Amino acid sequence: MMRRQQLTLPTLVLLVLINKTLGYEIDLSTANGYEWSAALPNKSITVPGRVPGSIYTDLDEAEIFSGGPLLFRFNDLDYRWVSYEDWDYSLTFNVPANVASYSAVDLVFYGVDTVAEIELNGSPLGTTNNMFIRYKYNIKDSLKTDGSNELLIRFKSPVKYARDRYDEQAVDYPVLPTCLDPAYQGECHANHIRKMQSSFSWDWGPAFPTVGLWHPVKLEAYNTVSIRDWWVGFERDEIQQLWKVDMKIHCETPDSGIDHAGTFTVTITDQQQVVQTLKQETVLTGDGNRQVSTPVISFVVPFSQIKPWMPNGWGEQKLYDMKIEYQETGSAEPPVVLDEKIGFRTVELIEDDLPIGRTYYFRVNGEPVFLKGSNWIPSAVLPELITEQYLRELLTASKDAHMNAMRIWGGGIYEFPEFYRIADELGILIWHDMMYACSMYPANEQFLETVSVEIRQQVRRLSHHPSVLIWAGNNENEVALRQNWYGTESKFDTYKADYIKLYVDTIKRIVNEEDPSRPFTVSSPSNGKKSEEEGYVSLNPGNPEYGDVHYYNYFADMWNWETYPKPRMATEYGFQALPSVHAWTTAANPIGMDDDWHYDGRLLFTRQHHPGGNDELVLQVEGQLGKARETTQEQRFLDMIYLTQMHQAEAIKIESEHYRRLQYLDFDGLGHCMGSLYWQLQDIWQGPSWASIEYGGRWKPLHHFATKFFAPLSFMLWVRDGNVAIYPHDYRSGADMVPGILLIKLQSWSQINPIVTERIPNVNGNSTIFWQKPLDSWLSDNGCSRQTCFLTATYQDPETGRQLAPDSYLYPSNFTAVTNLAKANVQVTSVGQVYESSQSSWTIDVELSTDKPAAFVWLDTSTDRKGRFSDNAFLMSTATKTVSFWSSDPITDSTEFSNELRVAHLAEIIR
Ligand code: BMA
Repeated sequence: MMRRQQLTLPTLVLLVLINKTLGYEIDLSTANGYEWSAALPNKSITVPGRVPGSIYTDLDEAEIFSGGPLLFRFNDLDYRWVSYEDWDYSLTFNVPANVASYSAVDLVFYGVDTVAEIELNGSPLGTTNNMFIRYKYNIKDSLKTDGSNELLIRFKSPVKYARDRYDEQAVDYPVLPTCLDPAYQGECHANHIRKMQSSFSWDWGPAFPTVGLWHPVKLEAYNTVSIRDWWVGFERDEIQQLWKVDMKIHCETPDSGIDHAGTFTVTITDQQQVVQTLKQETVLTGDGNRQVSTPVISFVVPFSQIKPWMPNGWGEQKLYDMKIEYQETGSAEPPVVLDEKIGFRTVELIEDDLPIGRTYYFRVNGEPVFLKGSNWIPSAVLPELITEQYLRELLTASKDAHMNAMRIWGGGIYEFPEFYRIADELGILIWHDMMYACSMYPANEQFLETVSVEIRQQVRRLSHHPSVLIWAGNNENEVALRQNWYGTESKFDTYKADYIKLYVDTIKRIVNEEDPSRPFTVSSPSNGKKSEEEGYVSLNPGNPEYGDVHYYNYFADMWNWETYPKPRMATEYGFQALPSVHAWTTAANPIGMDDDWHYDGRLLFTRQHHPGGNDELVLQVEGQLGKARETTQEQRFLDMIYLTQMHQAEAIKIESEHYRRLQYLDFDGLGHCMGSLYWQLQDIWQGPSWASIEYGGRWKPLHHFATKFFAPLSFMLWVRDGNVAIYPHDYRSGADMVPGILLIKLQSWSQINPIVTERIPNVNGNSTIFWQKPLDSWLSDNGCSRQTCFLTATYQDPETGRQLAPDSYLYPSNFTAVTNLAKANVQVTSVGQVYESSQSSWTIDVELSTDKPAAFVWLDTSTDRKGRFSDNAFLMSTATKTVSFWSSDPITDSTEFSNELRVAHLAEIIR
């Protein structure tokens, strides 16, 4: 079926700014009018090329594909041929004559994806093999200023290149895995090419091994030193009450081997008020690579003059304007100027001895910070589809869910510059993996050489951002090696030697050289220092007594906190759910055609890349919530969307609340947990996945739940050793809790009025249990059982009734065992007029009523409206409730919205 409608991400162009002035700069991007072309080498296909961009989008825009949008049905498979071909990108361009007068004229490629030969006017400039490297070529002698220039980039098929490298390596010994699980529908050997690893497919995404220029190409001409990057490191001197600041400025010179004398001026201002100025005369010693760094420039600033930068929820994200200027001595050229932001903060990773194991937590400006957040994958499988607006939307949704941290996972990309600026602004701390995931990697000379350039460039590019918290060498490769995930056992020592060469001798060494201001951990998960003591491949990298832990269990009771480990920090955990009907509609044929809307249909099967995933979803859903209605195949599919999403939300809530309580609890030496980052924040396409936000930005129930389980203050209802208790929790240990009154209600599923309401006034005490009952006897004393009743807790201001923490609830048994769940009559009683609120210019209030308690109430619109409800997927335990819809697009008439409104709840969906 041919459809050109595609899930559209917002279309603002990402401007990759290089923040410096040069003598002269030409950005050869398509947006500036440069007409690139993309073609097969034999020219049988020739289409307009987009820079930045890539071949899949170019072919799609030229309507070369006959099967519709890239992410429609099986197009990831049907269009795979593109990645087996070589492709040429070319540009004819002219430059003004005065360019020739500059001492240096360079052609700089900010991102080449990936393997290419580059020619200018018929002469080779060089070759590329790493998507994460900036390539710079001296074109002073090959550039024509009196006629047009021909630029040609010959890309090799990344799939073939990776296979060739694997074969070459395998003559000695294979660098494993040999291939991905067939369920991934992917391409083998991503570990042999320095390209976004998940572009060859992952367990939540498709393979689109594209080629192209994913960042701008620029002609840069200059006569004096230019500034490329800068590094800053802070120390807090608590005795003298001073910030000790060290800076390093990384420069490029127009010539090699010639010294440059000049003056750097650094000015830090706050709304035009100068906070600090510093002048430093320096002689930059010319080096052969035309790259030089200043010696460390140090200065001090009194605490009293600076507001520190703190993560979201821990204080203000104060950023100062900072200008770095360089004036070359004796030069008539104007100074080079770099305008940036600077945030003052220190980070420390604390691994102190405990009676068993060690702590593992971060201090930011001396304050312990519990990391709460998620894991970040690429926001689109083709980087050109990622926009600044979409990055902002995703990070804002993270902040809306009270997150303060995000782990950039090692199978994706070093993100766009905008990502880090937004994270700085919103106070999202970044755990930054290097881009190595779930594989063994080569450690031959050629590979280590390109890795070295990649790591040095990326650390220099990103290390001045206050949001960046820690660098990590890889995702899960220590545990994979130790646990023989890829069949490495028989040559363990060989693979271990490679592991150390790559992550310790190369990556760790370079990170420490370039950025002594933050911690580095070799892998995630790891045992931190203990892994290092055990020779970097620990005996049990998942040991909860040390470091961080990744935990997945698809078969146990995921609604029971006792299923989960008691780690020092949980950096990955999660469970899948299906995408929404809105997302699936953009991937599938209309309902009724083919079996795209059948749970056992080919489309869902092919999109489920996690082996056995669809069966695990059924197992969990049927164990916790119940079986979907026996109706049509299509209805069952829709019911499974609802059920898998609610199951996912509840399971991750229970697990996240467990890690939260563990902050202050000690279970025989375990506990003292200081972080929970669930897997994964966003999706890369419309398929079953662990994400809380699906492709395009729509929130799944899990994301609504995250706004509550990550709330600063929480009163968790919790069963331990047969007792039900209230566990009050504030992530900031020293903070005084807002005093309020706590209402604990016991309710039957068959009636809306509570059986018992307990009122506890003047609550204030972090992690002190002040209300506890033996659960079964308390239930039976009140005519209840675990199968008929549930509990809720509300914390409010006694005077105004204002809620001071999210409502909490406890289901004493899973829903398959509940005997009196009634088909509540949940109704929309009124839909108000459109008004402007702090959340949206088009806000509509919706009033609901019910006659009986209703679990997992889900509000949706029948059309794909952009926006979200202020609360969703909630337990409705009171007769009425009001929620707001915050629309992203203008709505003038609330009647239309009202007609589209749909309400579902659990008792309607299960048999
Ligand atoms: C972990 C991650 C990812 C993966 C996720 C879900 O292994 O590091 O590689 O997508 O689990 O399986």
